[in-house]
Amino acid sequence: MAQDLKIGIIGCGAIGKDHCRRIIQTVPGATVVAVSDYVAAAADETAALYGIRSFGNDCDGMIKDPEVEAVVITSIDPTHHDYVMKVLAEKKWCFCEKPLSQNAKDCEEIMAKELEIGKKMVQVGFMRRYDRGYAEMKRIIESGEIGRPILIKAAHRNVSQGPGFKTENGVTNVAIHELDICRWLLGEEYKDVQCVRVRQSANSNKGYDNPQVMLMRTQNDCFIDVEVQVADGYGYDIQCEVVCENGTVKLPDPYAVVRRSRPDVTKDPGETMPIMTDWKERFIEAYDIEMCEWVKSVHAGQLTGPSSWDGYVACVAGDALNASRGTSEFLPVKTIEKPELYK
Ligand code: ISE
Repeated sequence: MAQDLKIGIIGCGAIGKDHCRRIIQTVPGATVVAVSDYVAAAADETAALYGIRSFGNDCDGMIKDPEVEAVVITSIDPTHHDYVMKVLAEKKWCFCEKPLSQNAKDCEEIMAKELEIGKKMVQVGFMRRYDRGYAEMKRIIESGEIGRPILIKAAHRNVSQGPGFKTENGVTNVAIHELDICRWLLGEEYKDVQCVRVRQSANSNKGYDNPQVMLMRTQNDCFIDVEVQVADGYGYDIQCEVVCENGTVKLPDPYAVVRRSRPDVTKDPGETMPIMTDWKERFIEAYDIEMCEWVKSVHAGQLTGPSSWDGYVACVAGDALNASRGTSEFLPVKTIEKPELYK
């Protein structure tokens, strides 16, 4: 392989630190040369860990630095669009964590810039597409062996969310994964969507809706039901079942050993199985593959992963879901015409 791709990371929070470790320790053909964060000390700390350059809170300076060939954006969601635009202004490769933006309009601006460059420059961090469970589900659905998909029943349950979390973020930050993975699994686009307010959990004491139920219908009338909890009181739990005409496919739970024990031997008698609480662990293998594939495609000069178009479609559906809350109506998901570049 050619020389290592020299990456700069914006954002040294949970996933930023994780991607930094991942790229440096496990991804062939790439290395992290610099980091930055709006909290300068966070960048300094991560940089010190690996002996790399810290740009402190000078994220713009890092984007422009000639040593940095590609930028990974892992800063907080509302900053994604602006940083992507700045990376594109430098005509550098970009990996942007989900969501691509907070709304569809901003994604259109990103696509317009890519069209001007004449090349896909951005990959969006929809890592579930690289998960073995989802990939096998897609393979079975596409084989047609169990007939046409009719319904998807999904759940996205988190233990907690950070400060500043709002009801709308249940869509833009959380369900955005399902908005991407369901259309990817089915190979179908959304027709309309509705967000339904349901009975609230006793854990809902932080000022945002929990749970929320999101309903989506595809253009071919496949019905999708996603339960989103951001304070579920027990663990990180991702469920997805696709009901087809002659059978079903279901996402497997992550690997975990089942333990059986006597009450006098352990404090957890009976049959027990640990449940995850950290979302970064649940899809760790998918994150690893995603990063390796992105780097490989950058070396090949042709991005193959989830594109700005995919980030955009998820945001169009997300905007409609947020607008539908409280209306008891399905709202249409209207996209612009798909540019040739993304076909
Ligand atoms: C987080 O940003 C993620 O991307 C996780 O996959 C998701 O489950 C979590 O709710 C988000 O906050």
